[in-house]
Amino acid sequence: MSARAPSKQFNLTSTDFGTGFSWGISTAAYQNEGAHNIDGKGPSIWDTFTQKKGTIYKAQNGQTACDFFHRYKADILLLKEMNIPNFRFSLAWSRLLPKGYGHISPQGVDFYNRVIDFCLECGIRPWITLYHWDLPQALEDHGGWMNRDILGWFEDYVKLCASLFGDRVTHWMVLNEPMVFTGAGYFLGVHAPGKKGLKSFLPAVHHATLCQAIGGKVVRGLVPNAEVGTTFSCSQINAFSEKSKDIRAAQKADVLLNRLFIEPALGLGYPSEDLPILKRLDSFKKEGDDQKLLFDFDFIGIQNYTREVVKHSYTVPYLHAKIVPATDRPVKTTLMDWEVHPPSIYNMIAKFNAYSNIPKIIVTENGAAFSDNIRNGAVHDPERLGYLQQYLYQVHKAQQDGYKVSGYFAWTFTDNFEWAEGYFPRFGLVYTDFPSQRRIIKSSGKWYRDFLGNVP
Ligand code: PNW
Repeated sequence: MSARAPSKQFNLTSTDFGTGFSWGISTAAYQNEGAHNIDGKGPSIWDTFTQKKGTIYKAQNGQTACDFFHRYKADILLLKEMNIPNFRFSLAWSRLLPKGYGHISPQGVDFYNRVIDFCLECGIRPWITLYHWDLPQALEDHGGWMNRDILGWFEDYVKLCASLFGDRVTHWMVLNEPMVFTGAGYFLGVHAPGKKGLKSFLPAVHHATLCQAIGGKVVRGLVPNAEVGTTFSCSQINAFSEKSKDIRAAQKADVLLNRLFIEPALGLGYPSEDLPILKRLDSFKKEGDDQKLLFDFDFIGIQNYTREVVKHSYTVPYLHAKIVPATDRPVKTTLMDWEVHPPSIYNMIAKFNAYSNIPKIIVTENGAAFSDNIRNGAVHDPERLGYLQQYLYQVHKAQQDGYKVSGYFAWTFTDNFEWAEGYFPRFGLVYTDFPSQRRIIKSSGKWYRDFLGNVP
């Protein structure tokens, strides 16, 4: 596949998006921090899952990852050097509460205090994700997301975080991509904790959707002037053909991949009319749950990478739909085998904008994995640069067309641990040489730095 040159038409600067636009970069604790058992941190489901045979590419794990735990100062200085005004990272629940509840680790609290304070000292605004997939293993031992007790565990955890850090952190996201952690972790079994089937998936979905709202309410109650959001993975869905069976299959995939978690928060209930199997969620509902699912988020974080083409399938139970792999289609793909399709981000902004009661949309992740080579100490990544420019062009177009999009965070800062794919797909704007932990700003990162200029 030939490297696509940075698009010639791209002549936007960050100021073209207006002064109130939030620019940033996103990371997650398990993918970056390392120090998996240092200073009293308890194990998370990812510590356990990565030890199981056959779960992760080359049996890799996040025990060291980018060692952000020890290198946070140099890394935050690098963010400053790259003109990045907003830094999104997640808190590792089991670093603060090693068993998920009860005993609070003072070293864990101290670590995040130091990270937050150093961001602020560098003029960088911290944006916190409360849950980016690393559930304390001790809670998984009690059923994890399948156990309704998680409502209380999560509420207490969020109360702790909001009261510890809410004096300095205004921007909060409750969950990262609930569809991915319930779908991959509790239905397909390809992510931690490796559970499979509807019997695991459905309770996990209902409890995660409740926690999404519970967390929002806690943060709003404890943090004055908080901007409370949550994030959703989303992909443009196209039917493989005009046949009604394929169109119907695409509609069901859309329910699962784009609508399942946002609609109950907005008061629309679970979208079970278009995917009847979701009616089974009712068996996990208790009295008053419809009310408990509601929360009026200040912003919705959308995370878009690709689009999916979907066709009818007789063999896939319930869904009767399957994804046509991008590698079977004549399209450009990334190392994740995801199609590069810039209009997808425009269409997802438009789709979420169409719901009423969404005050603003922030792209909290967007990026691409391509193979990077260091030559003479420099990393030249024209494909990633072209990808970012083409997607940003679409974000700008959406804004021009009147959609309420008011922020963009690239995924990700340094190359990191990409879950089941290990360290193979590199998404960073900064290259990580893992053996030495040396960082090298890639040409995409230099471009982003210059594009951002000195955005306040
Ligand atoms: C996100 N999809 O996951 C996560 O929030 C990040 O932690 C992750 O590193 C990043 O995207 C890149 O993978 C996704 O199938 C997982 O479209 C799956 C999809 C999208 C995002």
